[in-house]
Amino acid sequence: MQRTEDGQTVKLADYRPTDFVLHGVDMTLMLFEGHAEIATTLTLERRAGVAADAPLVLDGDELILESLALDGETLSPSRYVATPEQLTVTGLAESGRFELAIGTRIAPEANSKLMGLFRSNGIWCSQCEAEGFRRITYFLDRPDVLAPYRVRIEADRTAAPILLSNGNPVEAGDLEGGRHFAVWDDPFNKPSYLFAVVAGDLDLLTDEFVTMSGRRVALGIYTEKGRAPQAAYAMDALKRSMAWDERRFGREYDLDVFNVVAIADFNMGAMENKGLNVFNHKYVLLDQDIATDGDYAGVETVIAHEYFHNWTGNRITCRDWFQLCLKEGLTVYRDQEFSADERERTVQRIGSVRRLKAHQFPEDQGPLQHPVRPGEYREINNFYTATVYDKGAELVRMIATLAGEADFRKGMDLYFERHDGEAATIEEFIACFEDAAGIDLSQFALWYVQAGTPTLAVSESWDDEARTHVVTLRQSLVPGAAGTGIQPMVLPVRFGLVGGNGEDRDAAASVSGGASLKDDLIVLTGREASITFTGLPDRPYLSVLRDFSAPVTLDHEQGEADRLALARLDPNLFNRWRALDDLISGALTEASGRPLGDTAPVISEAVVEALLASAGDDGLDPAFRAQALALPGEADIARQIGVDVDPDRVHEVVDAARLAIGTRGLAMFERLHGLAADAHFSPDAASAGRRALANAALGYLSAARQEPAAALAQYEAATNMTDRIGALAILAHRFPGEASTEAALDDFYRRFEGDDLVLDKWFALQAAAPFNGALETVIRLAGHPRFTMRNPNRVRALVGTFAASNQVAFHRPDGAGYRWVAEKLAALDRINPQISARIATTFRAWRSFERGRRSQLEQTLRQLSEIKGLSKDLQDIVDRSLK
Ligand code: B3K
Ligand code: ZN
Repeated sequence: MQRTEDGQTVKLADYRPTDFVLHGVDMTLMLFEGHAEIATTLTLERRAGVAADAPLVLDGDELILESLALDGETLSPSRYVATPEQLTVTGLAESGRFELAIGTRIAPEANSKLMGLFRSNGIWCSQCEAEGFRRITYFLDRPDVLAPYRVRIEADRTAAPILLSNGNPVEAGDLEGGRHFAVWDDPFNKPSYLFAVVAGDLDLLTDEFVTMSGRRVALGIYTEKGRAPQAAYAMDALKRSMAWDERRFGREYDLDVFNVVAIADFNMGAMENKGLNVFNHKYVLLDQDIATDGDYAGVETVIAHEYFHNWTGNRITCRDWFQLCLKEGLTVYRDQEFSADERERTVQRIGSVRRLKAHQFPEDQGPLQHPVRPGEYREINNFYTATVYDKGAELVRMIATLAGEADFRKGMDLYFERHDGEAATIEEFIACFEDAAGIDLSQFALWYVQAGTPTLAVSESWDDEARTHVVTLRQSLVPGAAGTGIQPMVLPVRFGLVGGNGEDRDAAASVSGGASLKDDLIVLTGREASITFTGLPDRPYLSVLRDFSAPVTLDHEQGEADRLALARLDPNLFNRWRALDDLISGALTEASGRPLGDTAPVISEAVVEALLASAGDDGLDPAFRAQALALPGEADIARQIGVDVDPDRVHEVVDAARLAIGTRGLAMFERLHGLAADAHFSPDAASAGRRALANAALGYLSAARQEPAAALAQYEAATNMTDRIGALAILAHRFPGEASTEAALDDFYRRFEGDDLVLDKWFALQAAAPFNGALETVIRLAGHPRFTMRNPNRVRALVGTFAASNQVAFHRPDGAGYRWVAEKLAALDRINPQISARIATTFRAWRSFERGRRSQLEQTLRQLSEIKGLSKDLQDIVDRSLK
């Protein structure tokens, strides 16, 4: 696989192994104020069969070569060419091992991209995935080059009493001049993207885990000074993750230590470096005063996700970056299963499906569309997407559904056994399930290469005379931006025929067309199939695609009466929620088609009653009831409308629905809100569910009463962040500009100005306020002394939230919201291209808006695309969005 010049494409079809094999890496990192010197010795060997004159070509990125020696002898400049991007060495032996010693000099303090080695609040920290290692030294920087690493770190003892790297600690000691060193040894072969080093003055929370074979693992979570106690929940989640992976997948941890470091400046959520996970401190530090229940759930998930990577990603890694879903989709599936087991399965599933629809569906249906396994890329960092992660997880889930639980586990066991220590491909992963479960997944594999969301159309017909119910399923896929195929795929469709008593009916069935049927699972393989159910006493309610068993757009011709019945009766709780959600989405989508200002009701009384019945049902889990009350997002409604969207109308419709529901259910919402407070705070799922329900109730009753008193009272009395920010959001979003709202915002700022993580919430909350003047607010906040472009969390909180979550002010008809974001992105791009590119993806839906906004959006994108010197990251997103 050859990297082509800037702006060009890397293709999966061009994959070939390296010319040289790497046997080992020995590194010394000497850290000083202002710079670092890196001495790396690579043990290499020409691969058998490679031409004797083929040069060794190593990757670099903004590097300066300081020295180069071959087997201990300084290399003459005639033997190599070094540029910041590449080091080419010629005249190397035809066979046998040799040692190449490379000296580079870098400036971590000047590294604002946060890739490679950088400094965050004085802490030296690395981030190498995908291609950051080449910013530290010249290297064969690709995931199929695996080797053991020995790493020595030297630094000033006061500036960096803690020195960490991958693997096990083997040696430490003092050096002259107040300096010291530590040596780490990682015996497991790993690719360079899993390399990590951290050095600084950090606090430590320790614990221990005894593995299933009785080995003791020392656990450490390192934080900024004074914050170690806030890592307690993360530590608990880590131990639960380790135990779960043993129980559920038979996977045991493999080193003597497992360390996590939490830092403030990080491009992503966290990183699974071998034995040394590095985290954005947002996903480690919590207590009830500073973190919401959502934050607790997020920490649990991300801790689990990174830990699970130790087997799915680290022990078995990816052959090339096209296979990214091999580790990411699979690991998301594993963390979803962990959360389902630790919390409540249906509620977790609803959350995952909401997320998929909010992030992956728009990607799959717009100009940035790509298959779960892309065939080409210009900038790999732009492919850490919802498609690779979340749709990737859905594909693993479908394999589990098709194989069945026991055979799925056998397939996973075979995968671990067959590929441990290797860099694998999707084909190899799939083959494990074919071999272990004896199933043919060749058609299923299309899911990995065909982009787009298939539509599953379902129709039914009841024959009263014959007492038969015929269900017809059709699948279709339209060609999209990725230009991939549209062949029929394998769709596992779980279903039930629900009787009036709320129980699933048994019925004899016969299949015609391209499908098979077993128990409650239809597997649709052709474009169309019909199932005839016989021997039914009366017409059943068809509950289809239970638990969202395939990532499709469901187009089910089903009347309101059937949906209302299922919302009440379906024994499958997920589908009970979906029946409601479909009713509400359908109503809001339809109402959004009417002109702005139209005052006809947006939602029928029957639907309101159904929603209130679910929310008020004390027999159901409060977290589920809170989900039932959460209206579809405005962006999701816009996506379903698809063309000529007027975001102001969508907002007006959602607001009207909230008012109608709140007014009709006022008495119940007062009751639910009153049930709020637990005497003692606990972050567990059941307590969090009660808080979610109470806060949802507060939202509706504030909408109905049209006054902020209840929210103000909750804000002032709050004893945890969930209730405090829940109330503040209602004040800032429903009562913007009012004196009491401003006072609460000021109070919040004063209370939490010492805590950057909470200040991010303060910025984000105001950036999301759905009124025109929020643009002036964000402009003002961008000039606030605590705003900085150098901290990714802060930029995401203000600029990212405004662009992604403020459907009103970002989409102001005058285009000023678009221009402000574009201006910020252009400035940010010079500092941190990964973040500018990520935020820029919010422009991708531009074609779906009404004419005025469409042309404003297009113009803004074109102006961005013409800026000289744009990063490869941002240029790629802008160009593909315009395509
Ligand atoms: N593997 C990292 C993501 C790296 C992103 C690089 N741009 C975190 C994760 O998915 O676990
Ligand atoms: Zn991951």
